[in-house]
Amino acid sequence: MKKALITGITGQDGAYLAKLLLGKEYTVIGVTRGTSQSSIRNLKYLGVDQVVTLVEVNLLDLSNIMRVIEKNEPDEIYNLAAQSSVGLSFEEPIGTLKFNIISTANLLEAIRIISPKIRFYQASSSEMFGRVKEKDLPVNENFVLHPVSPYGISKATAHWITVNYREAYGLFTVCGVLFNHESVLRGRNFVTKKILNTAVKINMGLLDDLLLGNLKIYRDWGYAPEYVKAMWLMLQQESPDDYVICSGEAHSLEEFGRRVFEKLNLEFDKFVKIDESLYRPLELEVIYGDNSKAKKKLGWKYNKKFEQLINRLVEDEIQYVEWELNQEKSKMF
Ligand code: NDP
Ligand code: GDR
Repeated sequence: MKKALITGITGQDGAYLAKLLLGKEYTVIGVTRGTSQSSIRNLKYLGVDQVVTLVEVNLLDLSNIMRVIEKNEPDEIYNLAAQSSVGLSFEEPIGTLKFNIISTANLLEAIRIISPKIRFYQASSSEMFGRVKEKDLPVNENFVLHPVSPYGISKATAHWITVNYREAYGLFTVCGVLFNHESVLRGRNFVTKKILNTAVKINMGLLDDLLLGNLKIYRDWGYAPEYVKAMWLMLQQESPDDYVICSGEAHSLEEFGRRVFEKLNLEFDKFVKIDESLYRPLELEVIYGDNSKAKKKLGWKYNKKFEQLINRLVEDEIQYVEWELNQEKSKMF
């Protein structure tokens, strides 16, 4: 039986990955920053909160990490913990750089010192590519990094640290360069969840409007439960390598929003208002990727077209909102 340690287990990907690995008979140890700060809502929603072992770790403290690795002896470490909001990184650049870079370096250093045979997955991001000219799209693993947000810079640095531990010390480290992937477990500060959750609540008569920023951006959106499968596949290969994980399709945020509202028979223009304070100082206007390496080498299968993704997200969100309302009701009694 294999043991996996997941940092960021309380987030969207952490919860789906925990569920996937438990289904493969792994023992799953989840790192949190402490019960007072982390919500286990996502783990609860997937019904795995009682099955994973949660440990409180300060990922900025090397000795703390070393003790946890020594005690638990994982075969694989998935490093998903991060200040993951691009928008917030413009407000908190130093905190974002510090946490996202040092936590990754600490984990790798702990592996090098204690048990170099541990396999390590790093959550890299399409934000590392920055503003790519349309003629250079779609981007693949070989594209030059030119990040344009503190978040993107932190992820690019953590990415190269991970590659360096592979090349310099021979560790089995991989980077999954993931494009936007969505689900009901997405944080509310991300735009798809904001649209889906608000639209479902407008439809139920619980909310009146939706404020959004720049609708003209294009993104390569995918379905999170399928993307965590690629993370696992990367650590099962004979040799370590980096992979772009994406759908390969780009759609505008306006199209995303209109399709969600249409699916719920709601008029988009009646409810959606633009709030320019939600615009970012710098923006990636259009980005999409090439997933052919992952499909060919990992055998990763992803066939969800954009319309299927929207339908699935709306259906999932309706169920989620009902679950949320029931949770609140049961707290009252
Ligand atoms: P989430 O924001 O949902 O989850 C982030 C996780 O990191 C949470 O468990 C959170 O814990 C933890 N975390 C945040 N800050 C700290 C901190 N200071 N100390 C300890 N833990 C912290 O992210 P996703 O699940 O969406 O993404 C997983 C990883 O993949 C992230 O590294 C993200 O940057 C990266 N990524 C995500 C993509 C996406 O589209 N989702 C695309 C590309 C990369 P808590 O619950 O306590 O807040
Ligand atoms: P992103 O996701 O920055 O791509 O990072 P987000 O959903 O925050 O933004 C996507 C795009 O939508 C525009 N936008 C808005 N964004 C938010 N959050 N709220 C709004 O109201 C709004 N209106 C318009 C944004 O300007 C942006 O262009 C996500 C995160 O998961 C990262 O961790 C990950 O690395 C990247 O995806 C790939």
